[in-house]
Amino acid sequence: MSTLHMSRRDGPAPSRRTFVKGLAAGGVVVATSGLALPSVAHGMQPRSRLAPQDTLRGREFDLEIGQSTVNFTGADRTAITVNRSLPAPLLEWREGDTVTMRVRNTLNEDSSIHWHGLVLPANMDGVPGLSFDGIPAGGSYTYRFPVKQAGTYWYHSHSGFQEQQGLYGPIVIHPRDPDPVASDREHVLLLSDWTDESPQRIYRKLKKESHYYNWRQRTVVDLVRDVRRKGWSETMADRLAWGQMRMNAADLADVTGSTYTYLLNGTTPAGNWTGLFTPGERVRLRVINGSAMTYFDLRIPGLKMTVVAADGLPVRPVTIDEFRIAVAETYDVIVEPAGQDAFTIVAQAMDRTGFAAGTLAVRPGLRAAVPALDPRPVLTMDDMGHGGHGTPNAARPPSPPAAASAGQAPDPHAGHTMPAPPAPVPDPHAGHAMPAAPAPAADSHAGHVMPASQPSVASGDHGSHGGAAMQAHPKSERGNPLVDMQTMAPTSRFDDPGIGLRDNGRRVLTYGDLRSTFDDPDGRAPTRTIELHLTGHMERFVWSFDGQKFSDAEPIRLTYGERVRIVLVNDTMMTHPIHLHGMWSDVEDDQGNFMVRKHTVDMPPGSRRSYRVTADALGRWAYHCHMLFHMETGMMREVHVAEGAQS
Ligand SMILES: [Cu+2]
Repeated sequence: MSTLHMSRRDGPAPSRRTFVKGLAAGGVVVATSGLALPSVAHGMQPRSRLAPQDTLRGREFDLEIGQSTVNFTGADRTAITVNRSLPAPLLEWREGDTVTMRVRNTLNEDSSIHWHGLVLPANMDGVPGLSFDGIPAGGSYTYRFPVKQAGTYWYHSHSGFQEQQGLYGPIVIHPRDPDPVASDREHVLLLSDWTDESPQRIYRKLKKESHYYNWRQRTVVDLVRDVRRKGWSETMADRLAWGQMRMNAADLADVTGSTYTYLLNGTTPAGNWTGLFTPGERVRLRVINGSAMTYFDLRIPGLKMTVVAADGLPVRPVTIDEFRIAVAETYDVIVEPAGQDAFTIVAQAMDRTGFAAGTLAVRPGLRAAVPALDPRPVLTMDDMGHGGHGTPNAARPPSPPAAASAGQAPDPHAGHTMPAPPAPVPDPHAGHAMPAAPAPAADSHAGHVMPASQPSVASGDHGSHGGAAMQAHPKSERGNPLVDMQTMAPTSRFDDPGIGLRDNGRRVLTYGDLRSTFDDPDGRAPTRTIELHLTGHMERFVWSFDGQKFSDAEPIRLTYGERVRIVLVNDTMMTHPIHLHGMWSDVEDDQGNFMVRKHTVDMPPGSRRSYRVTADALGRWAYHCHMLFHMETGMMREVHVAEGAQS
């Protein structure tokens, strides 16, 4: 029987600034381990004032939501915790059991717990306003449901910003049958982003100035502003030095390491969370991204990782050096550490403004070198939609002489900037004839009409499922003050490791590598397609589907038992992890075949991805971007599953 080991948060956390300074000074980590740093020097209380990380096993659980004092930076702060633990206790369940969680809320505000990725009755899902009324201040709620799956999951608050304040924890469900993944030992690695600021304050700052947390002068926001004012081609002509702008991925994170301290199992890099191994063992790492806003790129220098599960469910093993984990995703990997006493687990924030780190070691107290942060990746034209975005509020960009045919089209995966002056205008229409009149958008899966989508910028010629074709856009995006960008020719990007990970000399996992070990669990072809566009306005910091905020949108209505195809198109320059509650998302490959079953589907900029959903769960379900501040501004819908035909 393998053993689980979670973080034990003993020892103080030196300040992040101290740590970063130490890194900058010598490219190596601070000289002493976190455990050895005197807490008095930082004026900190020892970590023991917060209870050590618990593991709770069995069928019945008593969870108490409350406040605890934490200290990750040198300053005491109040976190929202479960059983006085951050992260919340690891819950170990067994597939086939019925579990009961008696949750008491001792806060003076409403709270909730959502069991992320779990298939369960709607009134157990924990989303206030949809599943139930929330758990009132001083009140309780009893969750009880049968566990119908196995694997690595997590739970978190679905109330306000409580998730950002610490209310998240891991779930491990052991299979009823022998585990298909053999291992000698396992560790949970829960990544998260902590801020000493109140999330409400961050939110206000984002609304006021959306690039507050970016340090660049010329941000994407500036670009969008110019494009809206002057049109795409004039903006590009003005910005002769597109290649010199060096827009980088820091511009692609709303909230960065300037406020965040990145945690591994509730521990700062200097605190050095350590997972033990014995050389020769197969060690299973259950990696969970419990961040509010941060994507991580995780690797363990010196070790290959074999990915064996995604979002809890088994995938065909694929051996890699590094993987990107979107907010709310989980990945299980197998490593076989040997030949060294210690290996560093490093998870860089996607924007390279910081990282979480810990150690795999043969005994406590060891460290290996911590690699320097990768350079900040440069944003390419391709990252903005495979050769350009349109602006729904500006005149349609003119089609200059075919830039693409002049060999200036960006390589879709090479990560190159556009050539320096004069910057050619990416032709969004290259190679595609504009129909004289808008034609109905053809479903990329032949034989279906997309009822929701009306072309507004371009239409027709929807080619192969994953190929670059002109993208139609819903009418509701047109002239919409909440929409500042549209992608012109999105693709699945299944083979793209993503911004900052291309050509880095390491074998990086892509979505295209993910294949469930099982066949399409439903097997029926979808009977209809629902296309939804991920939209936003960066300056206003509003995010939505189809330009409609949650508060203004009608529910998506599904008939119980039906099989539908959801097509997502990312019309923004941000990446969005889209999570459907209560039902699985069966991601399709570029040929429309079942690829991998997930609960959270990452949508990088310029991407178009589709998945099938079996509406096998009655009730009202949340469907949203898992970037907490994106969800909060409106990138969310209700999915309502009911019997019989719905209007
Ligand atoms: Cu989002």
